[in-house]
Amino acid sequence: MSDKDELRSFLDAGGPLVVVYHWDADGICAAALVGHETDVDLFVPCGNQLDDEVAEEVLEANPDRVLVVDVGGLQPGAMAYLACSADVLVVDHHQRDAPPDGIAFIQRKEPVSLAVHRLLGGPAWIACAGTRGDKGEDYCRRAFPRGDLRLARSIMGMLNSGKNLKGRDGARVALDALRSASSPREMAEGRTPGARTLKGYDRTIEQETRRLISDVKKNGDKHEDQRLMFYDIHSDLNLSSRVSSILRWRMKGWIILVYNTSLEPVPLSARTTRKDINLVELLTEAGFSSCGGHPDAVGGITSTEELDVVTKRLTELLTK
Ligand SMILES: [Mn+2]
Repeated sequence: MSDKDELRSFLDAGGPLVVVYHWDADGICAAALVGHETDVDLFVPCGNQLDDEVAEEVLEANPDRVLVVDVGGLQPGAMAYLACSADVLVVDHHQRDAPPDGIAFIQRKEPVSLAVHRLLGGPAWIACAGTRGDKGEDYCRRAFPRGDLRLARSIMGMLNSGKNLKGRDGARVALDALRSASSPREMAEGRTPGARTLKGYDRTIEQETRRLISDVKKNGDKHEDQRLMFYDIHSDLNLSSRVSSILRWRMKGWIILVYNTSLEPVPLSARTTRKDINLVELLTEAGFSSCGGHPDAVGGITSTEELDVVTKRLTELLTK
């Protein structure tokens, strides 16, 4: 069966449907496109790991079908828990060794919002914002030659501000806002109540990000020999992924690890522009147990104990 037929027949099968979506712009846009094309009973946001907490929220709705979009970390126990009581289909593009046992899987290469748009349809502007969030400007322009990239960029920023400021609850606000906007302009200009809320998040995050990007000059722990930098942002906000994404381009050729020991569990993000490095493999080898993502961008959660091990081991691995 083609990916298109597989997704379509899963959605046409009937019975309560829950969509679990990754809490970033790509995942939110993928979920919104599914909601545009079919009836969804409940949307459940998810961080980098689909864990028992997420699985429990899903199962409270007693679904017959669970569609998971753009979630990199699928914890085996939580997936098995879902699969006992519902049909589960995962649509994803994260690098992984093998799909979890007993779970239907559509593995794609492109951003998941773009994949869902191609397989199922829905408004192109939504897929464009998700694609912009996942793959950046150049890729997005190739995928959407007629798209308004300026609007896509600001919508992407607004959607990501949900999880950056408020975690899973922020991602719920972001999805609701996206689904209630009738045009990209209405969304980007903050003309609905939900979009206005996201604009407010944006401003708070902008201020804090600016402070951190300036603070890194003083408090970033640079290892020149290894071209490796550790930065503990010590912030009340969950900005590790955003800060590491900015630093990647400011410190080309470096490996950047950003984490936040003010939060528990500790979020960790790593980025690099180096093409000869696979961060998923490297950080897993260094002992980062929840590592998920792409060769040049990974994230997950850790503890202060594990962090000590990972930073030390990583420094050794990169010392020739
Ligand atoms: Mn994602």
